[in-house]
Amino acid sequence: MTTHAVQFLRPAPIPAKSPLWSVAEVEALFRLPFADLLYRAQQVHRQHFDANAIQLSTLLSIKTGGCSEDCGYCPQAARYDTGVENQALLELDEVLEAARAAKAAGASRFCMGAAWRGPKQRDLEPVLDMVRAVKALGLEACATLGMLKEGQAEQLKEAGLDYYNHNLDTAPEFYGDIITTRAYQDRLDTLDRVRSADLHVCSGGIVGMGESLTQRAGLITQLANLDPYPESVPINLLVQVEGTPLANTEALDPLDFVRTIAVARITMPQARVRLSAGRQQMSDAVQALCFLAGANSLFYGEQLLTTGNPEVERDRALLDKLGMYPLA
Ligand code: SAM
Ligand code: DTB
Ligand code: SF4
Repeated sequence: MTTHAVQFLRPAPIPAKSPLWSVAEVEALFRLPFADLLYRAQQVHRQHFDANAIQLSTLLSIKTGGCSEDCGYCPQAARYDTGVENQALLELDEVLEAARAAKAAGASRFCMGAAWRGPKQRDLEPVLDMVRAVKALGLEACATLGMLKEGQAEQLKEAGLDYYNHNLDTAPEFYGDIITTRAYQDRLDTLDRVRSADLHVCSGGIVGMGESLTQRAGLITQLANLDPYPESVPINLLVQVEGTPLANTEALDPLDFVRTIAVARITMPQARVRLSAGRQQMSDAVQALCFLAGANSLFYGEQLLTTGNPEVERDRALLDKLGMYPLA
């Protein structure tokens, strides 16, 4: 797999005020004939990006399981019996070892995830050391720690964090069916804090949770109307985990997943749209369609947080087959 240093590593500043999207407009995009939708997405994609370059992020769960929240998709919620073993916050050297391995395998960004409702101050301090250490390796650093309180985003920024991931997860109208322990507005407030601290925003959602097409459009509308929209937009396909309330949800048609990527690309032209969770069972052909639809980022490495992801060799072979190369 060849690595090319290309000019798109840093996100271009996103225009502060872009026109708002209505749910009806976004839904109309979802309903376009498939070929027309992909053609529009390709046009937008090629205006802003090298269409053959892909950004690779590697995830590490730095604190696993035992979470107080009730997110219906999540294997780490204490209240569901999913077989996930709880693991206290990792030591700095364990995180560094994983980050070094991620860099050696070709990732450009290292994302640390914690199963917290949000970090307490005593939790945040060791994470700040992790951020400093990851940055010292020359990697971009991302963290996803839950809701942030006043001042915490600034501390992360000060430590050198590049991105904070906090997903809206779904449309406001469907949200209450999935999570009751925190409100949609709490999520928006955390994203405001991240933005105000001058961190790059990584925010996306999950599809395949039984939402309607209008609700899928509602999620993308919310993300696209953030002002400015996120620099990084992970689109996750629900990983169904036995023991969670969403296990056994009717599977989403893969082409509807591809449509979601295309609509994210059209409505957020300069964002890195990440083909995120749910790739393990996805064929190469569906993933190739996602790239055609404008996905230009992947979670890379054999593990997401607690569930599997394609083997590194499979991903390298796929990218090679498609003539795609990772950002340095
Ligand atoms: N606890 C923090 C929080 O909820 O913000 C950070 C970690 S949490 C696991 C990060 C994101 O992972 C969630 O917002 C959700 O979008 C995604 N996620 C969790 N479980 C998933 C699953 N089974 N399938 C797809 N995405 C999932
Ligand atoms: C995101 O949008 N997806 C990632 C990351 N951000 C933190 C997490 C996916 C988790 C999938 C289930 C698991 O492995 O536990
Ligand atoms: Fe906890 Fe995050 Fe999982 Fe929700 S998604 S249960 S907050 S770890």
